[in-house]
Amino acid sequence: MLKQISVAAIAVGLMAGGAVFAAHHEEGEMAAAAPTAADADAFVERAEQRLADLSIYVGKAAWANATNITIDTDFLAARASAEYTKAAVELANEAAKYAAIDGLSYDTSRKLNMLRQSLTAPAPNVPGAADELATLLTGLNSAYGKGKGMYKGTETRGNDLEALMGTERDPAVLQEMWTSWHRVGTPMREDYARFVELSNEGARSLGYADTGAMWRSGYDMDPDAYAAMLDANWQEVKPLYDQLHCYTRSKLNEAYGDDVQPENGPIRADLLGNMWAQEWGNIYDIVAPEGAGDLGYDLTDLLVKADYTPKRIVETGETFFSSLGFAPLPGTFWERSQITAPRDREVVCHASAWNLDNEDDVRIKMCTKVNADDFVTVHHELGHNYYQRAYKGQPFLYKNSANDGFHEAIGDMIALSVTPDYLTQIDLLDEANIPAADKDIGLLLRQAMDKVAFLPFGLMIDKWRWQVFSGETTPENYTKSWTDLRREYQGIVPPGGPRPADSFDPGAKYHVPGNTPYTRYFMARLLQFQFHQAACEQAGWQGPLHRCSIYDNAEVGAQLNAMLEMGSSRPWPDALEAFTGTRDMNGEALVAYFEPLKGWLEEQNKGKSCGW
Ligand code: X8Z
Ligand code: ZN
Repeated sequence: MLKQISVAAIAVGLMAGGAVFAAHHEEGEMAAAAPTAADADAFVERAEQRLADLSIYVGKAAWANATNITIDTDFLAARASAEYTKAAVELANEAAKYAAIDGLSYDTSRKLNMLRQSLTAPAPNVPGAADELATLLTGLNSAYGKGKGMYKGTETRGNDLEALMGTERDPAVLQEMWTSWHRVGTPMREDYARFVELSNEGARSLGYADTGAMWRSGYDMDPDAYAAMLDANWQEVKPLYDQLHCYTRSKLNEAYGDDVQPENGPIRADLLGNMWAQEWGNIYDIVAPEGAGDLGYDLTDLLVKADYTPKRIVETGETFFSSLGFAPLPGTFWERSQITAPRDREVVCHASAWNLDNEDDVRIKMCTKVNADDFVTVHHELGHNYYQRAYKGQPFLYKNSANDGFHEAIGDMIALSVTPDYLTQIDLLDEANIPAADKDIGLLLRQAMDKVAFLPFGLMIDKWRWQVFSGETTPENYTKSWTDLRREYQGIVPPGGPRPADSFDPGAKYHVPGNTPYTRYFMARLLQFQFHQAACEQAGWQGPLHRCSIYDNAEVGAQLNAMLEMGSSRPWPDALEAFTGTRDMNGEALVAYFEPLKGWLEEQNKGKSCGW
């Protein structure tokens, strides 16, 4: 599992625990005289060893659980997670004691800091708390995994509903799917509220104001400056989003009529081709401009016509990375990954990438379907695996990405190289069907429907969670605040009017019951364009960015690997600079990529009253 997720949900071998405690006890006595920088080095080394051992144990329990949800695997996963949390909390407290010592080495000081804020769900240091917290989170995660909704009156798995949201066009059926799926959250609300209480107590005992403040402190910068940076980034790209929203709304109005989608105001959330309205590419057929809109191909159609299987999609992703010079995936990847949904048991279908031994035991867990969304998601997940493998030589605490946004950006950056030319190179698209330059607007619009549409969603999830953790939003207002933020940031509203009083809509989005911080995906949306732009520059590409593919470019691959190998050993601006030459994370590359589309959208929207 990704470290940043697994550490959240993790646990400890008693032997390792005992050893660290005994050693510390001895040191504690010396420390009464004066703990030295050498004591701190020794502590960090032991802590890394202990957490590394535990991470394998907790990872395996979590994998067994996520790929086979039963009362017993829930129990085992929760146990392991509680053990990890207890150890990590103990080490975080101890780390704080060493942090003030003079003369600490760069690495020891950096690692002490990491030890302080590595948990996504810290537990209070009192008997029973870590177990209660772990049981709550395991229960929430499994409840999501087992969730079902309705499609035309038939009970349907969440994963199947997700795909159907992309293809169904009957607004009554869309509303049925959306509404029934959101009921998955309802029974989670109380447990979620209790989880918030417990993890906040844990965060406070580690010196943070609340869990949200702790999350914001993991970015090599002042936590408030981090939040401000994200807001500033959003302001850079918001004008583009506003134009896309305006244009999409008017196309939906044309397609469905005033009763379903009025010309003004927010967009109905279930009409955008995705359960959470987070990516809109699936309704490209509805928004495609005349003439320039016919791209001559649709990736889902190409995959289906070429008889692609889920496994073949994964192989195709692997081949891309191989073309950049990365070693092929190990045999164990193919033996141990879950590539498609098992028929006979409950699993967490939400895609993830894992490393089960902190070395080469990398795997993906997906319920892959043969469509364009999962084609991108496979590359996304493989990006995690190749990153994990690239930094496997680092010490345990540096076996992570430069910041969590980097982890989410690598595979997506590769998928930006899935251009018409590339599809021709892998024999999916006939050369005769490569869209000419007059189709550029269509290509950009198709991409913007996924990439630009996501931006406000990527930001609002943790806006919501930060308010929940700070107490500004109380359990009675969980759904109201969620709906308000969705309206404010995305300009969307739930179908069917006000939400039921007992609803908990956030619970119907994986990362809330899964407790995965979400600003990483917002950052990744910007970073992947920064990486793509830099990669294309390294490749000497002259044309428009959306036609650039780095497929088969081993020099670019080597430069990418140099950044990935760094793991989290240096502050993230160093890693960003290593690959892109800049230390700033910002929206410039994304804006540059979509520049021609922005002017075109403004033209289309002339005379309309945009906004909501
Ligand atoms: O959760 C994911 C990945 C797993 S790390 C599939 N993503 C976010 C989401 O689905 O909400 C990728 C894009 C955003
Ligand atoms: Zn991911």
